[in-house]
Amino acid sequence: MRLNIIVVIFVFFNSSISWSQEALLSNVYNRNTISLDGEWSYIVDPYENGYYNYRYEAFDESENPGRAAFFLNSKALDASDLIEYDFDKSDKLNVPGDWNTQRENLYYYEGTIWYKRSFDFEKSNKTNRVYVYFGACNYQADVYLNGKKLGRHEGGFTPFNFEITENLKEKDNFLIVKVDNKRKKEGVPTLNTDWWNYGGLTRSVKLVETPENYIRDHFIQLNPEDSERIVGKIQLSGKNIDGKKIEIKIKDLDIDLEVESDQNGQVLFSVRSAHISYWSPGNPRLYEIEIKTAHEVLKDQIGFRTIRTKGSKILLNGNQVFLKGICIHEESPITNGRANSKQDAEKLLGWAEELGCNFVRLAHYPHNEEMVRLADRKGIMVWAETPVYWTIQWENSETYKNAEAQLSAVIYRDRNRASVIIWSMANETPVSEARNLFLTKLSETTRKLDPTRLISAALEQGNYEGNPNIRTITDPFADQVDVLSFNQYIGWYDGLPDKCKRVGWKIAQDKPVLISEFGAGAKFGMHGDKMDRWTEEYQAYLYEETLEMLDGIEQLQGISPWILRDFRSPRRPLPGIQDGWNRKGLISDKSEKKQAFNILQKYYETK
Ligand code: GCB
Repeated sequence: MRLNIIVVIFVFFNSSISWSQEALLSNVYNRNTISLDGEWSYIVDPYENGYYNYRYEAFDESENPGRAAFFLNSKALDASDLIEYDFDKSDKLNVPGDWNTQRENLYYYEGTIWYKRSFDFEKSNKTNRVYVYFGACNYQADVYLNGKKLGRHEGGFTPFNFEITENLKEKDNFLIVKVDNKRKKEGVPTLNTDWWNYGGLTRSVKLVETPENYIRDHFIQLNPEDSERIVGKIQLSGKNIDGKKIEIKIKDLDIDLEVESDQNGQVLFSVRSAHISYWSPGNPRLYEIEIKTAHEVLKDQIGFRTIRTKGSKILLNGNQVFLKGICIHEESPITNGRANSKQDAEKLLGWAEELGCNFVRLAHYPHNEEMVRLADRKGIMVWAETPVYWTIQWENSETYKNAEAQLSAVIYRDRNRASVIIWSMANETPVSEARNLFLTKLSETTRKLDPTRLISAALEQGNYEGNPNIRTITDPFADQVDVLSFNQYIGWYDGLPDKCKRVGWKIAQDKPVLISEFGAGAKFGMHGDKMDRWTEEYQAYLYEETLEMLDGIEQLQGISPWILRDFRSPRRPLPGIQDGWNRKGLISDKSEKKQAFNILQKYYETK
């Protein structure tokens, strides 16, 4: 059945995004790409000698940088020539991957490392455009191709790309990236976190080849107001992008429609289908979507579902759902460094499934795309967040821009994923006027970019009218979230596990409550009394007591305990027990399950 469709303007698609760097390509996952992963030469440069001259002036801001700048990939021309670096004689690191776990002497390194890789590239069509796409790089990247600066990106967990059509050669291109993971007070995150500051090109690097006029973005999903209607936005990029015919096909729904782009190269469409099989944990149905122009076909695999709240309930496709969750850091059970592969995602989400989870909190920054793609296929709902964590600089407008750019990038990357149901604005941030304003602006931007998902933030709880035995939420940002989430550590940072029995909850907001964290440290294999810290018994006891206490919260609609697996943190030095690991995992750093794993698993069986 071919339908011709009238272009309809939907209020919720009427938003534009301003980016801090070049416009992002979405759905690179399904595009025509060439991988630049593998071995890259590297130079460790703690004094940034390859970037600044001896007067501390940046080479790339100078008209005449000389030959000392590392991004020029200079070579000694003869035996008398002075060049004090040579990528081709340097050691190599694997990309994707953090540098800390690849070299013992880089374990604690925080600073600049230069990466270089050469490649040849022949376009399949002369008029095609080419981009270099980075899945993520922690924390700041300055990117150069053939000696020319492409740009800078800040933020360690979001994708970015640069167009390289103009200075790409068929032979002997050299791509150089200055990666700097020094922590900064004004950064997002700021100086202080409870996770490892893994540096490097931590996710894949790709060349993306597109036609001259191409599909830059699409956002396709169920209309939240009418679940028999699929709505979408498609954005073309290039010259002459108005009045272009675009075909949208969803074969399994018998949808095949032709639309025409407007003067901005945009299409908004709406199409009815009465027999959609809705995405849910029990039915992770994804449909193959095909978007076709005269120049290309772009596919995606998209699930259709609605998510909303009503009073204190969370409704998935109109049915109440309890979020059986677990928090996860992006660390690989295979390499013990930053996770980035499909196999890492299989392992991590496989454990979540074994626990009985239908939900994961991907803490505390955007995880790699394999995780959300797999969550889509497995039917696991996702909480996504950015590193607006603890004490970032609320009054600094640059910090705000950075936070907004990171959040926008992850929304842009993942808004076609049915699994993602919650965008979180922040974690454990201290209430102040500047912070409230900061988070309010972030949530307004989020609702503009994607008004169809729920907004939350991991808040903090406090005493009710000064009574430590009654707990409540007084944070004014609670008024703005759809799901009222908070972290609480009664029994670990706040008394011992038996304290849970003495604490009651008085939550005034008529909103679903999600406990975004609770937990206790335990060293796998350490046994003793249930009141002895660091034993598996203590952790299991804390889970028992906490779960019983939380069941007393009337509006409770979900939990995501802290955390699936032990993770590295420089804040955790206790010898013989922590040794640089946060031990609140239900699974150890060697992937052994602790007793509390079973306690949570049993609890989820009853939910
Ligand atoms: C928290 C933080 C999390 C920490 C955790 C802990 O509240 O949100 O990042 O790792 O506590 O273990 O203390």
